[in-house]
Amino acid sequence: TRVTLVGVPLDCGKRRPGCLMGPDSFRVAGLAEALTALGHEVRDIGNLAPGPAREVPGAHLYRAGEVAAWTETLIATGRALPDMPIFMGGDHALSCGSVAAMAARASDRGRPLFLLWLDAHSDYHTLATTESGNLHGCPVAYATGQPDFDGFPDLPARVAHENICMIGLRSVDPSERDRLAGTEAVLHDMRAIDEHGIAAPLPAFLDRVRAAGGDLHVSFDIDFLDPSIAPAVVTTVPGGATFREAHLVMEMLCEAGLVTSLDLVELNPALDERGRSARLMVNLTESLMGRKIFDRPTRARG
Ligand code: DIR
Ligand code: MN
Ligand code: MN
Ligand code: MN
Repeated sequence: TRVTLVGVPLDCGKRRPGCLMGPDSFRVAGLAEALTALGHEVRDIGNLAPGPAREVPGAHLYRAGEVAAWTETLIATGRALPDMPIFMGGDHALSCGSVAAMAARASDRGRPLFLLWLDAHSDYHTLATTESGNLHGCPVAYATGQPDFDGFPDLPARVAHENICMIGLRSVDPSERDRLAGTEAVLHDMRAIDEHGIAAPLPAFLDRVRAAGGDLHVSFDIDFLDPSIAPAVVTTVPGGATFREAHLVMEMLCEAGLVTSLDLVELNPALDERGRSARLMVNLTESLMGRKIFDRPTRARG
C-alpha cells in the first residue's frame, strides 16, 4: 500500500495543550520506518498549517474559529490525497476535517464512506450542545451534517449514520446519547465488549463496507485504550480496550483489507512516559498494516 503521512499539529480542540507535538512524536517513534519495513511505500508530506481563523459565533466555545480554519485546510488537502492517508494528530477536532475530506474523496470516486470510531467518547456534540466548549467533542456531529456549525465550511459530502460503527464507548454525555439514539449508528459500549468480546461487532460491519464497495476511515482516539497502557492523553477514562483487544481489532481490520484512511489522535507527548504511548500507537498501526505472527485462513463469507 502507498501510505501518505500527514502531520496535523492541531491543538485547539480542548484546553490542555500538548497534542501539537503528536506528529513529531509519531515520527520519532518510527511510524514511517515501521510501515516501510512491512513493505509499504511511505511518503511523509510534513505538517499542515491552517489558514486564518474563521468567524465562529459562540462565547462558550474554545478557539472554534481556529478549528474551523483547520477544517477548511484539511478538507482541501485531504480530498486530493491519493492512496492511504494517515492523519497524525493533533487532537480529535482534526477529524472534523479528515472525515469530511475522506467522505468528499469517496464521493468523488462514487463510493460511500464508512467510519469506524474507536474512542471512549462519541464526539457527537454540536456547537449548540457542547457543555465543555471543546471542539474535540464535535467531529462526528459535523461530519454527519448536523446543524449548528455556523462559521464552519460547508460539508462537501456527509457520512451517513448507518455507515458509522463506534467501539469502546464509556463516556457519552446525555445529549449525545439522546441524539445518537435516534440514528442508525451502531454503538458498542464497553459492556458490549465485556459480554461478547471485541471481535464480535467487527465482521458484520466490515461485511457491510465490502458489500457497499465503500471506503473505510478508522478514527483512532488513543483514549480508546485503557489508561494503564496508554496514559498520554488528557481525557483518560478507566476501563478501556486492553493491549490484546486493540491488536485484535487492528489485525481483523488488516485481514479485511478495507481500510482506506486512518486518524491517530489525542496523543499528548507531554504526558507520555518515554514515548511509550506513541510507540504503542505505532505498534497498533503496524498490526493494522500487516504485522502478524501467523497467517490465518480467510474467514468464510456467506
Ligand atoms: C467531551 C469530549 N465529551 C466534551 N471528550 C473527548 O468535551 O464534550 N475526549 N472527546 O476525547
Ligand atoms: Mn475523541
Ligand atoms: Mn476520546
Ligand atoms: Mn462533554
